[in-house]
Amino acid sequence: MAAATVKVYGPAMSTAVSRVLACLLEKDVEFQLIPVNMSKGEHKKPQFLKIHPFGQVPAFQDDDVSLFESRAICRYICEKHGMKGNKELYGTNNPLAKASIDKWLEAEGQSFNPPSSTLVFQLAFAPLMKMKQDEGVIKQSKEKLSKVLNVYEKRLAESRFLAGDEFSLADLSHLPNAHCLLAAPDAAPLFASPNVARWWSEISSRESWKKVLQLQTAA
Ligand SMILES: N[C@@H](CCC(=O)N[C@@H](CS)C(=O)NCC(=O)O)C(=O)O
Repeated sequence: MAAATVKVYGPAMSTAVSRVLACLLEKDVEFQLIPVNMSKGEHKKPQFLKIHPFGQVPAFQDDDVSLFESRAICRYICEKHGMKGNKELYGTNNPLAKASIDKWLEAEGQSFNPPSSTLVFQLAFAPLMKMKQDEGVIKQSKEKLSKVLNVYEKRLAESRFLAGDEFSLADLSHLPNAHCLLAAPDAAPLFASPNVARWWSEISSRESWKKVLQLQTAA
């Protein structure tokens, strides 16, 4: 019997949802994107809380397995479908190569994501939601993100991608927040240093990411 198509719950516009979509597309895994109307609070309804107890998107289902947390979902997809699509995405059997990907994936989650997701909210989503922007928070987050990107600039001066010579899950995980910030005139200059700019140009040209952007505009 053919394996059931995996289900991703949430809007393609969500940064965390689009991380999972990019991973599925990179790994050539079929999926069904199931809309969740967040403005109507569908993600806080009891039925949804059964698959995501924190009431956030994305939620993910693979047969009778339910998962949440976009980076954990991406790791699961890569481990389960090691031989599909981009086989290098989460390394091979070399422990050091995998540790290098994990190191930069953690850097994304722990260092890049906190200031960048705050800026995404303040610069991209607050205006859409007619909410007042907090200039103090914006300034502080820009300073924090600038320090993180200085470290990236040094790393990317010596390495084509964050974890080494190959595009990996570590690079992919940066796509959603970086995309939103590069579209914001106020934040784009943070990504202008030579090697960060080269890296962004290369990772944002992946076919997988272009398809995610198409899914966002089609929604
Ligand atoms: N760390 C989580 C973050 C999930 C998250 O914050 N999702 C946002 C949309 S991008 C959300 O559901 N926000 C609504 C809420 O928190 O109530 C992940 O990576 O999956």
